[in-house]
Amino acid sequence: MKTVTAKAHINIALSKYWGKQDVALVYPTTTSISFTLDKFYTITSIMSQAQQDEHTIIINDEVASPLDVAKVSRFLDYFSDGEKVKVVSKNYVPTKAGLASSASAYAALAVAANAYFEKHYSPEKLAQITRFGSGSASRSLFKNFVKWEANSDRISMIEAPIMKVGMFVIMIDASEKKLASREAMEVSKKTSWMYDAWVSRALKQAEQMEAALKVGDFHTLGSLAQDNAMGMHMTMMSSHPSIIYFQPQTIAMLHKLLELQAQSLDFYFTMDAGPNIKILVLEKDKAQVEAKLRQFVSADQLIYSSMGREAHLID
Ligand code: 2P0
Repeated sequence: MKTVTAKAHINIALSKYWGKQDVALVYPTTTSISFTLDKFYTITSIMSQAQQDEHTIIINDEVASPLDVAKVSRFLDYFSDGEKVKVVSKNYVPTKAGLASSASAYAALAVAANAYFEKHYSPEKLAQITRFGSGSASRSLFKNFVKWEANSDRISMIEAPIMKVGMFVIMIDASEKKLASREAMEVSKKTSWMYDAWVSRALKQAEQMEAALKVGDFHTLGSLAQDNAMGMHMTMMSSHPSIIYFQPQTIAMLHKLLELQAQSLDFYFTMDAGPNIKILVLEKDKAQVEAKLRQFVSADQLIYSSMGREAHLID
């Protein structure tokens, strides 16, 4: 039996993708910049099967819902010439992490499908296909810092000296979000009075972030990332209806983080389409930042991850 297995990590954006310039083409309004997290990943195998009526999809040890089967099957159509395969996928995130796994899931599926169906696509070409599964997944195909350029399908690694960063995730709520990113970003784009202002600011910020990466300027990178994420959340809050992913504990933690930042700036924060907070640090400052965070975050709410690899095949 032919089997191919791939592993891919989730990625966290410092410049966010929040809205599509072209929905059908999945071209983003902003340039997003991200890196993968070593601790959180998906492992996906594709294997041959006798049954040729439809693909068999197993996610986290259970047969996938008809909706997920349809989504994954549509994605496999980019690779398969008609062969129906068995896909077994498992997300490895600390229990109830509440972190989106669609990025690592589609990146792992793309790398596995590329090998199984012997397409030999380059990572750049594969990323272009991956974005149709989930836009953010395309960024998990590369290591180091990755850029997806606005209004395009150009996704690639940023050429810059390596800045060794890591991320603390402060877990505030692990339950599934009520509104998926795909819908929420469209509501923001269509109804927020400040959406265009955020996009033009974000476009400049992505350029400034890339420049900061090239000279190893952590503080510029981090403060831009924090501003970018808060701006994204403001476009959500100013939407109709208002989209609010913050929870009371999120606000309480943000106050504490701002107090710490007023004393010294050795971390910056970012947030995605959920209530959890992510703290960007230089790897060398991990212990000192952890000590500060532990003043108000319990040990089981705090998870640290180093930068991860690009999506890749495993034995
Ligand atoms: C990001 N997010 O840049 C932003 C920040 C969420 C908040 O990319 O519609 O699930 O499948 O392309 O990839 C989430 O978007 O959306 C996302 P689709 P996806 O990481």
